[in-house]
Amino acid sequence: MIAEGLSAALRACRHLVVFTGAGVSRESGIPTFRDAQTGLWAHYDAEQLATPEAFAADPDLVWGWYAWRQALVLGCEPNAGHRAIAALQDCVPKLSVITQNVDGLHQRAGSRDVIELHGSLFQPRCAICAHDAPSAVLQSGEKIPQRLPPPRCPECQGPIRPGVVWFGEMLPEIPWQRAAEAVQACDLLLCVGTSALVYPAAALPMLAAQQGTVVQINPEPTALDEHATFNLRGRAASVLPQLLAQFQP
Ligand code: BV8
Ligand code: ZN
Repeated sequence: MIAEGLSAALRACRHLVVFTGAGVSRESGIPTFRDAQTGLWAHYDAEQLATPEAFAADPDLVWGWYAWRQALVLGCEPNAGHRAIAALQDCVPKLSVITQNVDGLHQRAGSRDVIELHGSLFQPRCAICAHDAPSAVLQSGEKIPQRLPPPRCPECQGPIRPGVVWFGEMLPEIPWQRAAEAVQACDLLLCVGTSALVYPAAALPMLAAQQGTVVQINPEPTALDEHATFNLRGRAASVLPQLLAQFQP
């Protein structure tokens, strides 16, 4: 049941920002960072693997992890939460989708102009000359060897790296600028499925809370709870369609 105050705020919204984390893809079958690593990676910590140091020390292991994640994502579908976010495009005068996720599921659900703060699994590039490389996607379901040598750059023979932002790396400038501008300008920020622990991305919903309404969707408490105007304790795929329904006549 959606509180009347929230329903009214949604319908009055002029510029809505939807800010998402790994939780929005959970019901598509993609483990979050907080989930214990599954399968081949049970004994690795994502925060250890998602670093330039790990790639320098063992490129085959890190590339194998990203190839496994690419195959996993391609075997998944956007869920009702992603689809509700895409449908919101036709409900408010302006909608900005800002995601920490690298899985591309918002785009596959129909969201346009998604701001990807942490890059994408599907935009690998040369680690030396940044030459774009084709996505080394393996057929989903193919058994991924735990170590997989990264492809070599056709321009300089350097190793191809995943097109994501690793821990310790700067966020891409344009997406960051666009996200900060959208958050400054919005009158309502909908924060879905993030533990709000990874900076600087986690600063965005805090910024929105200083000047407007923040609505959080998460089955668990997070660092954002005390800053949010509304805390909706639930899963993205069930709560987001209920919010979308507030716009139906
Ligand atoms: C930088 C791409 C600096 C890679 C990612 C100490 C203090 C403060 C900060 C730091 C510190 N030490 C280091 C830092 C900086 C660091 C950071 O913040 N670390 C954290 C861990 C403390 N940040 C960085 O390194 C950033 N860069 O700071 O550069 C710098 C400065 C100068 C010069 C050079 C550099 C870069 C950060 C980006 C890292 N890359 N991803 C990849 O994917 O492989 S981050 C990655 O983890 C994700 O993208 C995401 O951002 C984050 C995970 O967070 P969530 O998305 O929230 O996922 P999580 O699993 O945490 O939570 C899921 C939530 O969903 C939960 O709350 C759960 O309850 C909920 N949920 C579950 N099911 C559902 C659900 N919700 C709804 N529905 C459901 N069904
Ligand atoms: Zn190169």
